[in-house]
Amino acid sequence: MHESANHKPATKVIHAGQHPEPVTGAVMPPIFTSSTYVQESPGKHTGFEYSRSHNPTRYALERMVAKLEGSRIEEHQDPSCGGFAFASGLAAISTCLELLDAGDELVAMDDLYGGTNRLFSRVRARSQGLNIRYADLADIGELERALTPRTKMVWVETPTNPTLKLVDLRAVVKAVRARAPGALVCCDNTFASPINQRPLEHGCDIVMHSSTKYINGHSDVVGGLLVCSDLKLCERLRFLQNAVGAVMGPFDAYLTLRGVKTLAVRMAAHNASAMTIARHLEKHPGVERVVYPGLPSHPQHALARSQMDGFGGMITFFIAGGLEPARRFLESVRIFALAESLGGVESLIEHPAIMTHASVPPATREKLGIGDGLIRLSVGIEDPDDLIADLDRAFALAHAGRSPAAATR
Ligand code: P1T
Repeated sequence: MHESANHKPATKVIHAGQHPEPVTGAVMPPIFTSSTYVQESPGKHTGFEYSRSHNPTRYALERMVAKLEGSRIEEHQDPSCGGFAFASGLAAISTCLELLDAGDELVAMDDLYGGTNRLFSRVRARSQGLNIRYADLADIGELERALTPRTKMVWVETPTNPTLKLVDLRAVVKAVRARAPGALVCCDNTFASPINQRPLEHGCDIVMHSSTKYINGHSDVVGGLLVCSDLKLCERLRFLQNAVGAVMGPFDAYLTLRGVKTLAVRMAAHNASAMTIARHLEKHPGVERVVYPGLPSHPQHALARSQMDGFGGMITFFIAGGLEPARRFLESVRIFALAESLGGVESLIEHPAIMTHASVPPATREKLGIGDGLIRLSVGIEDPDDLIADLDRAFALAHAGRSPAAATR
């Protein structure tokens, strides 16, 4: 084992929770595709029985992310150190909700990824009878008013998707412990990545990732993760991962482990480029407002500085003029790909109201400020000068009212 809890993140992403494969000494874990493992005598086995329950390739990824998030569970206590990998981010959230009983109270951030909102409101409110209250958790007073002694889970996203609101995790944990002792605080850390923010360090109980995004980083795997640092909770999640069965497959676990090795260098590039681009957009006459946690103009910039080690690759901005310029802008970019998702090495651009957050009811979108002029950028690791030139060209076309077809003539 090369690992130490004291290593810096750039060392952890290479070594944490990893060891050579015991038979051959292979440095990278093989892709164990076998669905089952032979037993010497009924019930006498190597610790591996069936691949939904135990898979060495998946364990290697789970241990890595558990260690990156700062789980204190050691491998001799749990084979994946409190990390659990799933077939998608939503499968991870879905399994996490199985910690609750029918009819339990859940308090959730009002601004969430559209698919999370849909799973809560349109699936689990019906099938599990969850009593869900949405509140702006950036306002601790609102959280306190929403909590009751019967609240069993609090679901936080920070920064939020897509309006990049921040939630003070320490303040949330303190309020929950005081008003709803026993409630689990879960944080979707997808936008920050464990390089920029580690919610367990702030007292949260469970961290969730759509590993489709920064953790894998190459837009070629869909996956999800949960991490906890408490052994009792770990046992419950281990039971549920196996009992529900929405596990990540070994090929995806291998690819994601390969991707995560460069997480520290990728995040350094995402953080730096997004900062440069956010500053540029803030000065651009075609932009009404830029939202980026690293800008002093972000209303929670001080919290970003204290809670995060970097501000991430996601930028949200409002284009002057609303829907029509927004549409032309999105049609005009060349390097930024018009696509859902985020967190890959390539830059993506999208329109939340029409794309990722279309499943959020229009009245809620309006309340949250997810308007027609709102554009979301996932800044990749290309040269920021080229990205800025691409955006400037698209602004010129969008505001001249010209279609991209006309512009190429
Ligand atoms: O897509 P999936 O791996 O199932 O993860 C869902 C999810 C959960 N949490 C956050 C914060 C997310 O952003 C996502 C997925 N988001 C997108 C696809 C998107 O473009 O915003």
